[in-house]
Amino acid sequence: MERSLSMELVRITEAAAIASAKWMGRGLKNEADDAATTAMRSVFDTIPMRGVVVIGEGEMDEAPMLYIGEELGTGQGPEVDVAVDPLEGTNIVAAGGWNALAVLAIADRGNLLNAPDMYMDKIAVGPESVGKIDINAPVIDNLRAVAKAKNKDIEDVVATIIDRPRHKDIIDQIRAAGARIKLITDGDVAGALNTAFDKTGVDILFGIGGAPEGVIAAVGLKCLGGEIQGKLLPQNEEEAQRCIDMGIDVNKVYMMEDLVKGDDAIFAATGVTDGELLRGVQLKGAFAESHTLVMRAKSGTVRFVEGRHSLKKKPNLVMND
Ligand code: VTB
Repeated sequence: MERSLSMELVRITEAAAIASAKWMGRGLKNEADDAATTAMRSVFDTIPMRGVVVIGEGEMDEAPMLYIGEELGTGQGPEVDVAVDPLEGTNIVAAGGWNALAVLAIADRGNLLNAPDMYMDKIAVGPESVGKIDINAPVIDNLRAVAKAKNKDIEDVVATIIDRPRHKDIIDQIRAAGARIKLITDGDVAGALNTAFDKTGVDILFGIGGAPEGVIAAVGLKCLGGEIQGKLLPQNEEEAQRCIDMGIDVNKVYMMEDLVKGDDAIFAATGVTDGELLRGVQLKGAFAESHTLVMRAKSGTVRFVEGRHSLKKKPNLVMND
């Protein structure tokens, strides 16, 4: 895969982030999502690749664009799997909260798990704790392992988890272990990535979120040398059947290589609202500022790209040149 694709992906997540940031705090999550999706889709047409969406906005009959199976790119260049989350954190943008991202990952064709759109139980850590965690182990064992790996007391470890009633048990266990918690309203892709960056102060992610986002987070963590493990959690007979049809084993722990094979993969995320890792889009009148993380698994290169985008030259905020 061409490494020059990295910068192309930045242009895509920047466009999505800027378009959806206009909806911050306006209480309209669908509008924010549509704006991100439309902007992202329009830039894809200019990217030199032969991409197929494996993780997207839904099945063909339910999503007008970026649906699973949709072909993206100019029709020339490398054959890749594409995983998109044009707006990870629609509620976050609607409320003007923290850590909404426009996210995109690509990998060699066939290398991303085609995860069904259902819940996944997850555990994620940064590089120091790789190989030390086990999603099937008690919470306290994982916290102890991370504390040891990072040379901290368990009281110093910070776990992050989405604030939901379904997580009461895990939250109780983290508290009983004496560790600290950063509850997040939404956005466990950011939560997972944050475990790999010291400046975020987050050591480990626990809890149940979307399976597609688990695969996207896995690409990010592969670039960062971190780790995520996941287990599919079908909620009803229909979802259980979908797992069977898709060859998904609900008893299996999906490890890094199951989620994303090999290391020919690129990850890009642009902040929509401010977060620990990335600032959100700043609308300054004449221009917009964006903050993007772009990484390549093969080289392990991690870049932070600051963009300044003229809103006078491109008033519709769709950057396709
Ligand atoms: C959300 C969202 C996450 O999973 O929590 C969602 O914020 C599923 O949880 O980032 P709910 O059904 O309780 O909202 C994610 O989208 C992704 O994993």
